[in-house]
Amino acid sequence: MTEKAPPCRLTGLVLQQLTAMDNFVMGEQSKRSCSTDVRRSPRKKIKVEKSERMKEEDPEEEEDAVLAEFAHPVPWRKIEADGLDCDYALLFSKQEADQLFKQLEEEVVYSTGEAAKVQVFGKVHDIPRKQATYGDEGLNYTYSGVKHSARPWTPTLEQIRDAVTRTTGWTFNFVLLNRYKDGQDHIGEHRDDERELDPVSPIASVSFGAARDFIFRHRDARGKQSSQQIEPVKLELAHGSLLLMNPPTNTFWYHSLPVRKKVLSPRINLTFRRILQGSKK
Ligand SMILES: O=C(O)CCC(=O)C(=O)O
Repeated sequence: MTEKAPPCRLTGLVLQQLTAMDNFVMGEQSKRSCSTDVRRSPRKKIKVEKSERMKEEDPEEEEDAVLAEFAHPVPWRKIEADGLDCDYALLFSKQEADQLFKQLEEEVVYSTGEAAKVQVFGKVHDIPRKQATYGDEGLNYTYSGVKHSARPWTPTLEQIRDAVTRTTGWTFNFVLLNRYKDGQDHIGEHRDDERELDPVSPIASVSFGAARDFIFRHRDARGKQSSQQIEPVKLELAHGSLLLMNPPTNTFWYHSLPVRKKVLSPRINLTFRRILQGSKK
């Protein structure tokens, strides 16, 4: 079950998003399989609530408006391949993204000790980046063999989470943050397919700071002995961008953020997720 999103409001952000989209950059390969369409969007229809006064005046009109198309249009770019379904947009203007990056640098407490490690084939390694997990009270998320508990939402994380909800109609109860100090920090190929994740919900990936390459590789096209020739899908995730990874993307496609030695500045990525409620402590 997926929650209904809260009531939405139109803000000046819409205009800023349209302007910001002019700066959109994407790798050659993915350009071929993408389209930009302001009307076509990943949004569910969500309930738009009217004021009590309006309800009293015209209950029928209220009924009609209950299921309105979500009123926060951004120019989405559709990214599709066999079993891959993503939507990409610039969610924040440069000015907003700069401010949010600064606030995140001040607020976020990154994991140390066990929670800053990863288990691969039974061996424990330090992760080549910093990580933090925040969310609703009592939620846990176990990945790469390590259990991560949610810290309580900070004001900035709530602000970003709510902007994603206003734009997509989806609600999220957990966020994983990855901080890459420079292009040496990276994340290897993996899928976000843990059992704790709600299978119908997209994962919303918001990026701030240095633009980085992000690569999807089909599960049947990995390694030398791969059974199929399927081209990888390469994107560049910009400052202030939102990438919505819709099901079944994480079933069929691995993703990674490879080393890029020329990148000298930091980047913070937030992946908003829906953890199933049974995953509480
Ligand atoms: O930093 C990124 O864009 C990727 C993060 C990621 O792959 C993840 O959180 O699963």
